[in-house]
Amino acid sequence: MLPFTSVSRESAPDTLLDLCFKYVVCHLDIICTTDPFTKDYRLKDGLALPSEICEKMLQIYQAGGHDVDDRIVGIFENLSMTRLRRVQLRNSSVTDDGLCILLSHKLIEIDLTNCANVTDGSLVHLNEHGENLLSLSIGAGVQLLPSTLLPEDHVQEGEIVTAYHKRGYILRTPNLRRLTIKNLSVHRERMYFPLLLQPLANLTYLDLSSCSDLGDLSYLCELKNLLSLILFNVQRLQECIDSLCTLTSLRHLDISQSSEKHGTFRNENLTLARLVENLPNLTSLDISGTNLAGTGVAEHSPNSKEHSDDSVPQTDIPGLSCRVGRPFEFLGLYGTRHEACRRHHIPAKLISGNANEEQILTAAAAYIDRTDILQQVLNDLYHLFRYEICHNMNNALSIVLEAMDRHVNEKHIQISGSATLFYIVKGKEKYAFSPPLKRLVVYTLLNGMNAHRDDDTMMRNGCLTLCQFRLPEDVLFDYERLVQILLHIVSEMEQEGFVQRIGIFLLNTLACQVDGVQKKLLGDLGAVSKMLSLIEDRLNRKVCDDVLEVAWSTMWNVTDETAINCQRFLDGRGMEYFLSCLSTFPEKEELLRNMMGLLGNVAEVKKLRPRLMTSHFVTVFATLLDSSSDGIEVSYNAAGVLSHMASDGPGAWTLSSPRREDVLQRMVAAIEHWDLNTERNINYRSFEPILYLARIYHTPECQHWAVWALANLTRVYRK
Ligand SMILES: *[C@@H]1O[C@H](CO)[C@@H](O)[C@H](O)[C@H]1NC(C)=O
Ligand SMILES: *[C@@H]1O[C@H](CO)[C@@H](O)[C@H](O)[C@H]1NC(C)=O
Ligand SMILES: *[C@@H]1O[C@H](CO)[C@@H](O)[C@H](O)[C@H]1NC(C)=O
Ligand SMILES: *[C@@H]1O[C@H](CO)[C@@H](O)[C@H](O)[C@H]1NC(C)=O
Ligand SMILES: *[C@@H]1O[C@H](CO)[C@@H](O)[C@H](O)[C@H]1NC(C)=O
Ligand SMILES: *[C@@H]1O[C@H](CO)[C@@H](O)[C@H](O)[C@H]1NC(C)=O
Ligand SMILES: *[C@@H]1O[C@H](CO)[C@@H](O)[C@H](O)[C@H]1NC(C)=O
Ligand SMILES: *[C@@H]1O[C@H](CO)[C@@H](O)[C@H](O)[C@H]1NC(C)=O
Ligand SMILES: CC(=O)N[C@H]1CO[C@H](CO)[C@@H](O)[C@@H]1O
Repeated sequence: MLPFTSVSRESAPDTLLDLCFKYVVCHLDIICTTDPFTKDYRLKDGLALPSEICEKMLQIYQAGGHDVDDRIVGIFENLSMTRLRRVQLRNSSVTDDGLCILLSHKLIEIDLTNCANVTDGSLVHLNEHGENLLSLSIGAGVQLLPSTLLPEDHVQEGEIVTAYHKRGYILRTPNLRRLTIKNLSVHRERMYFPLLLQPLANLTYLDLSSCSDLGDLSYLCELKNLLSLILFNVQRLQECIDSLCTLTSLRHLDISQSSEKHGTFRNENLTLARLVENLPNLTSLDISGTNLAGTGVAEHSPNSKEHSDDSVPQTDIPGLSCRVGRPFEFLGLYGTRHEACRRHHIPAKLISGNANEEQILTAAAAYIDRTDILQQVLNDLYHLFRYEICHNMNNALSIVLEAMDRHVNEKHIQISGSATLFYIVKGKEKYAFSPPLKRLVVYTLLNGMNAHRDDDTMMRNGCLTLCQFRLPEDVLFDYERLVQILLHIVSEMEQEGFVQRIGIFLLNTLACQVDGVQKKLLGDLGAVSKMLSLIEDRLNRKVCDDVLEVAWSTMWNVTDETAINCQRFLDGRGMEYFLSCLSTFPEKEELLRNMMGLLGNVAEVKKLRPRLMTSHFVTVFATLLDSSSDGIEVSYNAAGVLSHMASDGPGAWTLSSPRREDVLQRMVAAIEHWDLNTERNINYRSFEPILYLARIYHTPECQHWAVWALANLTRVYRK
């Protein structure tokens, strides 16, 4: 049995069935009612769901990032209307009550990873309903098993016979074939593991990774059917070698270690040779992180010198010489002392290590659940992409996505994973992404960025990778989350740091190209006020940098035909910042252009125009009519603002100074100066605001501006 996870990813579109599931899990009221008191979900009367649907629903619900809690489990309370056989809970907040409902289905398989609210109070339910259970997996940090068998007032295991010993078992799951228990520590109770394991005579697969106080393992010889034994990060294995040598039917043995200290064996060559010679049926062996592969120096026995026969096959791992003619299917050599994976004669078909691409990908798949090792493997993979070519892109991509997906909270996995994604996505000419795959990459990236919002490196990797996509099309499906992340970057990360600059650049790119609803959403999520804070900060420090310019540009874009955002600008003291920028940075053409573009949008909103009608503002706009900053750009926008203000008629011009007719005259003079062939760079979403002015018969000056704009546009962009 090889320790590989299948990580192949569908690139076909979602099936109709999957789409239905996704819809239902987001709209549970289709199939459920809610208990008015407990708020638990209940399946609606008259519905009955077979196990295929119940199981898939739970799976898709979790994959969508939802928490499977006791409320959701309520759906499965009525055993005659629902059926579950296999349940996998990852990072669920389900408690003993919820787990009791799940177990009452007499499951054949249950996998609990990261379920912090489960306690050993569930053991009684498990034992009550455990007769069908074939596979049980209890992840690290899941307290389903008691941490001691002793009654509370006994600190030491003596001759006392505990209740567990009297009844003769801890787990009553007589048919169990596969058992995984991670990181269980039982404080030196030497009877614990024998009592736990000996009654499970049908076990074929046993994983005790990181468990301590296992003793000498001699009790395992009772497990006559055992084929796979995983003792990753189990300490003091030296004392267990004799017992392991008696498990002659084993096909898969993993004694790998992540820390050098625990991976050091005495007489390493002989120890490995003994194991391998005693376990003739082994097809898969993992000795990663140990010294068992020796130093790699060929051993010469005194008499072999004379007949040094080149035709006799050899190995440079001394302990494996008996397997030279019968190579392993899999051999784990990742991080072995003296770099065993780089040796020339290794009797194995597949090897985990870091000597080449195949070894790295093999390692990543084999150690997908071992975060500390996986993190190193992902670094190896990153170096491969950075400095060499990767030949098996598909495989690499699905492994990186799987790793990031499983370990969202592991910062270093997210960082090296996203760095590798950058190179994969960057090479997209060589590698065609199907739309669902693209979506998966963006989704995975955003999960990582969301979980590590304050990490500079993660955010930089994420932003740089996102820049490789088509914006906004490729990210629209998760637009809101992306905007929230970007707003967090621009407002919370280091001022003028690289990440802030790339974040605001991305935000502006999005704002520039999305349509009305999404522009409004940008404002709803705080874009206008965040931009105004950035501007305030630059004004206080009297710094005009690209962040300042892009902040105005972003506001220009989000106010385009979006009245509510224009109002947010005015309410947030935007005009004050406009005047300050104008006087603090009078030379900055780009800045002025962006600010006037924005004011053009504000002036298009009829109900906001009275707020612009102050002597001070109008004088400034009129002065800008004569500006030659940035070609005619500033002058043109100033005229646009004034035209809109004039379009409300003389009655709306509440100022005595400057007078309406003077301003209009000055405006016409400016228009007459403009060159109709000036190349301008402007995006009109629609001609609506211009056509509106063209219909203002009471003030021909407004029509003048509008007609000039249309003439220029049609001249320059004929089509
Ligand atoms: C399960 O549902 C059926 C049909 O709605 C109902 O008759 C039965 O009482 C329910 N059982 C329980 C335990 O609620
Ligand atoms: C577990 O879920 C909680 C929210 O339900 C989330 O905050 C946390 O990041 C998740 N942990 C992991 C390891 O996915
Ligand atoms: C689960 O445990 C956490 C603390 O570990 C606690 O805050 C939370 O309330 C618990 N949830 C339930 C449903 O008991
Ligand atoms: C494993 O158990 C030890 C204590 O025995 C604990 O400190 C550690 O956090 C646990 N690891 C995980 C991944 O839960
Ligand atoms: C092991 O499984 C067999 C059926 O495959 C069953 O007959 C036997 O009772 C099981 N062993 C134990 C100890 O229950
Ligand atoms: C090794 O495997 C063979 C074939 O599967 C089997 O007949 C034999 O009993 C096994 N050897 C041991 C020691 O279990
Ligand atoms: C194991 O074999 C290596 C040769 O690969 C040799 O250098 C080393 O001394 C041997 N170790 C022991 C403990 O015999
Ligand atoms: C005039 O037309 C050119 C060409 O389309 C265009 O680039 C420029 O922006 C226009 N100028 C104005 C003021 O609209
Ligand atoms: C629609 C819109 O207003 N687009 C503007 C967004 O901002 C850029 C400046 O960065 C302008 O060039 C666009 O015209």
